[in-house]
Amino acid sequence: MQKMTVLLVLFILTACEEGAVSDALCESQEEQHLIQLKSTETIDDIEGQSNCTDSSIEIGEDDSDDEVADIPIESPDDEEDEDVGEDDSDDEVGETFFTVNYVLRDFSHTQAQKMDEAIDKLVEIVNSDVFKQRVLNHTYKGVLSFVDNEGLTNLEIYQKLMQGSETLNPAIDSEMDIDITLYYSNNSTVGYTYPNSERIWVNDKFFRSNSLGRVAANIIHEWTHKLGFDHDYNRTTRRNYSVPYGIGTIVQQLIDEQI
Ligand SMILES: [Ca+2]
Ligand SMILES: [Zn+2]
Repeated sequence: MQKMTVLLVLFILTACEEGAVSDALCESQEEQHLIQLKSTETIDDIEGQSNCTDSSIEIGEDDSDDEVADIPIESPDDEEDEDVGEDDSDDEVGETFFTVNYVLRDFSHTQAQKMDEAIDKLVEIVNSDVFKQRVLNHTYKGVLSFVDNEGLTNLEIYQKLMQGSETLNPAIDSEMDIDITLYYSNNSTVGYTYPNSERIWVNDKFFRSNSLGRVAANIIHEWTHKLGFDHDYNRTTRRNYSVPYGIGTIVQQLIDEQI
């Protein structure tokens, strides 16, 4: 209020100076009324522009302060909103529930129970947002990518996994279709498959002692071969960043870290 009062006084003084000395007080009173009306209009205009509620001239100054103060408060919210937006659009891609349709051959009841449990965990993990984020954020030499990625981006690889379209069974069914045979061989092979077969062979030498995460990783590793992904067959460093090994590692870590 003080600023406007000072202005009003200045206006009044000016008006008085313009009039005759004797009429100065009378004129100044009339002028004062006019000036007050004008100043009220001015205040209303300020209030209208700034969408403020209450009284007086302080509003203008406080308002600008508020606006400045609001910016840092609002901008993190905006960023969060944007993030939510992005998450929503990403979720649309992964909304389909991924399932596993499988057959077990040469498994005992106990062995089948272990494989069932590993596949349950696998389904849970592949459908999780954290799995999606780990696939999208996979890097090789600092670049968001997989080795031997068939020209696909991380997002495209994730989408290909979620679509469940095997080379030999190409329907987009969001389903891992596999036929698993358990065998025993005293060598270093954990599991294997052939490009022209839907079957996956799992070596009980490792299966019996492997964690659920490692069992699930082995299954999804072999299955990514069914989607057309491959890797070096020598123990190269880059092999670990291929789709079969990279996805297998993500699955194994997420399952075993959950337990
Ligand atoms: Ca399928
Ligand atoms: Zn392989």
